[in-house]
Amino acid sequence: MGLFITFEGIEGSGKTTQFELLKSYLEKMGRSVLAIREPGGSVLGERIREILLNSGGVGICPVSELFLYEACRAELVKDVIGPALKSNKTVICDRFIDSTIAYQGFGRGIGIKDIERVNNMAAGGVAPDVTFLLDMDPGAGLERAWKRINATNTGINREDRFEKEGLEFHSRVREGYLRLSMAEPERIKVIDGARDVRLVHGDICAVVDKIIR
Ligand code: T5A
Repeated sequence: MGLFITFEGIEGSGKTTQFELLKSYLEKMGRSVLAIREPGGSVLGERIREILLNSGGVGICPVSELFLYEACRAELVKDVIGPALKSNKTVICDRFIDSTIAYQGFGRGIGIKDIERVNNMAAGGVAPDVTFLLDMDPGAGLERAWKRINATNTGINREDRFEKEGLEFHSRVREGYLRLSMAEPERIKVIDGARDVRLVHGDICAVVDKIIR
């Protein structure tokens, strides 16, 4: 089986930046890498992503939101992640099951046990070997996220449904992530995401090097 690495954290914590840097780092080492994101990463998943991140003003209740994320995940694991791991690839995923516990559980208030059950159903037993949790103050993360959105996402397709949630929501999400990391310290490595991009990347590479060796 290959190696499965996930990135987690609040909005703007630098996941996508670090995910891309790690992808290049691993490719330079000669590893075969599959880099994907949630929600998305499959044909159906990318279509559901559009609804989830910009519903065009249509309300989505927390339970519907949960099942839309799980539908994306079920497709992604079955068609993309599972086969890649079986063929010994290194899979890097920008968000996975922990996002659902943090956002739909701690953020929206759905029971954690219920989420764990549907997470397991969608992921079909596939679990990350290591998860990097980029941690930082939610206010500072949102500031970064809005800057990126305003610079790159224009027009009606702005992916900003979660950024529009208040600071209290994002503080609960962060708290959820930190609790998850305390429950699974071996898998979830907490990295201070407020620092310089290169320092954060260095910490991530150090962990990955140890695992690969
Ligand atoms: N979601 C997802 C759920 O609710 N449940 C689920 O089960 C799943 C899977 C996904 C949304 O869906 C939710 C969570 C999310 O709200 P998304 O667009 O993928 O949406 O959102 P994010 O992953 O949060 O994307 P962001 O871009 O907001 O955050 P990132 O990826 O953490 O940050 P990044 O790397 O894009 O950086 C943001 C900006 O900061 C700069 C970057 O250049 C960029 O401009 N930056 C730094 N600046 C200074 N110092 C650093 N160290 C920096 N690192 C990055």
